[in-house]
Amino acid sequence: MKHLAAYLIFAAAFSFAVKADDAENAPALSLSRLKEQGVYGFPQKSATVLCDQPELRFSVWNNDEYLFAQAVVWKDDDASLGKTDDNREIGDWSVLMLDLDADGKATPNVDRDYTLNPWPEMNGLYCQISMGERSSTGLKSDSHGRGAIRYINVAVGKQVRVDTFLIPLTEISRQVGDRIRLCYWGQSPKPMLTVNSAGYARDGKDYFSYRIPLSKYHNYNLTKGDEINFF
Ligand SMILES: [Ca+2]
Ligand SMILES: [Ca+2]
Repeated sequence: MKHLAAYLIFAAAFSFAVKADDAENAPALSLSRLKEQGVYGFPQKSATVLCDQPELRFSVWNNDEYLFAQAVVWKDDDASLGKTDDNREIGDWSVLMLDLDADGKATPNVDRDYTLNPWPEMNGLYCQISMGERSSTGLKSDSHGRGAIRYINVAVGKQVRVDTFLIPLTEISRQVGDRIRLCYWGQSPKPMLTVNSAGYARDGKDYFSYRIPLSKYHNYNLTKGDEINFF
């Protein structure tokens, strides 16, 4: 049954991705439906909304097998690449930061960050394990989770960026009943914007995910998830 649920999550995500690609001009989903229901199999109605701002909605859900998180970056409608300060190509990317023992501090070999599309040539989900304060392993591609940054048409000529992370609880050594702390950070070169779920700001300056103090992360209790209704 667990495997069936996981399969359905992936199947729903895949079918929606195909629809979005095929429907260049027709909306795949109305804005109101995206707000109400989420997309790519994410169970928005039974999820916990941790941030709900004009630039970003960040929601989390889990069952006894997966942590499932979705960020909607409402003002990012452009998938194209830009340039870093040192003239390297960079695309949209994001990080889901997990303080897994919920102590508000970096815990070596416990806390983890999951990154989506860290560089244009590195597409997909990567993991870094904490080695202490502001120190971590390199980006590893060995996660058994899934994740993607996608753009869904919500009106003719209008698309919205949606980042989705699906992380197995076994991979983060947590189970239903545990409390974790977490935070989402996302960046876009076009339009140029940086968002985070924790309300962190750096005096108008740009910032990377590691700038956000762990003390600002959200608490999240891993609960027994409701059944997902698929469309
Ligand atoms: Ca963008
Ligand atoms: Ca910690």
